[in-house]
Amino acid sequence: MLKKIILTIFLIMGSYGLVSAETIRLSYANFPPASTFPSVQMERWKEAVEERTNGRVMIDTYPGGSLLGARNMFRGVIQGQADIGNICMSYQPGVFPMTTVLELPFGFKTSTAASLVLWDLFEKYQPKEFEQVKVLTMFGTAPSNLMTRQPVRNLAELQGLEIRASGTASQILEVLGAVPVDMPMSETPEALQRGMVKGLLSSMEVLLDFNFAAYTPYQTRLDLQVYPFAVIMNKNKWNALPEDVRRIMEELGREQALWTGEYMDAQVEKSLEYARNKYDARMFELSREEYAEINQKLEFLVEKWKQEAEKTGLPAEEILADLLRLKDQYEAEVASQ
Ligand code: DTR
Repeated sequence: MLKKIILTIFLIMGSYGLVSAETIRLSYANFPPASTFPSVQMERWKEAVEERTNGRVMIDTYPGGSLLGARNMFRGVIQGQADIGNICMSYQPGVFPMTTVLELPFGFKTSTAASLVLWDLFEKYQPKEFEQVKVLTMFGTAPSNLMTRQPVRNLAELQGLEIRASGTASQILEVLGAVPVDMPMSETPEALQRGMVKGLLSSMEVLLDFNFAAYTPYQTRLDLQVYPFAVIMNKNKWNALPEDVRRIMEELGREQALWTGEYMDAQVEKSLEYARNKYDARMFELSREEYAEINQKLEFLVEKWKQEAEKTGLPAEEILADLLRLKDQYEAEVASQ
């Protein structure tokens, strides 16, 4: 109780700039709006760090692209425009050859499993793609599904439809006969409102968090790839942190991945219910033959990823084997809860 009171006083003093010179203030930039899961997890991380450091570290959060946007986040954190930032690796094809393995259509069911797999792979392989920054946590979305203005009940109805996606998801759409329109999530509300795209391929919590259910009341179950995210910190800022603060942040790495995965899975459920109740949303399933056809059409992506990963010196086979093993393990754990 006393600890809570002291912390509250610290937090109040902190927000008025009254805390002693020893207080460390860090800026944390995020590209999507405050209501969306990347920004919700940011607030949770901020609270955890402020609490566990007894207010010695204060985090100023900037959601909605108010400090850095999706396209300049990685560079911006490396250059120190923000101390911390949240990136989606799919938005910069080719830059993250290892962690974009999550974008392969392996049929993840949950964000919880995807997040833990991503974190474990990152910890084990410490890929070069992140050597310019300190990685604080990682997470993956729930699997991607189609959300459209008009019903897509079969693959024939997808042909020629402009659908927004990013990264490997765009290649997937192309193979399935849609017309992919590549852009970060933060630019999608306008594209949908203006009718520039007829739908999107993403995890479905966006039906609620962006109120996309108002534009895309039809969903088609595909359970395709997962979008990988990382929370990164400027290296000089990281190196300048006191040892005990660094330890607190490092201990939060896996915990935050798990928290975010669980939050997102619950949010997808809530979002589907919202879309059904408020917009009479309908979810379609394809025929068994069409699911088999999709799987077969997308097989080449694994080979393609493997070749590109090997070119950069990554042990691709080993990474894939670890991914599949961990996915089964974590999905089983989630299912048994
Ligand atoms: N599906 C990815 C990432 C993503 C999913 N939900 C959100 C919400 C806010 C920002 C990004 C995302 C995408 O489609 O970009």
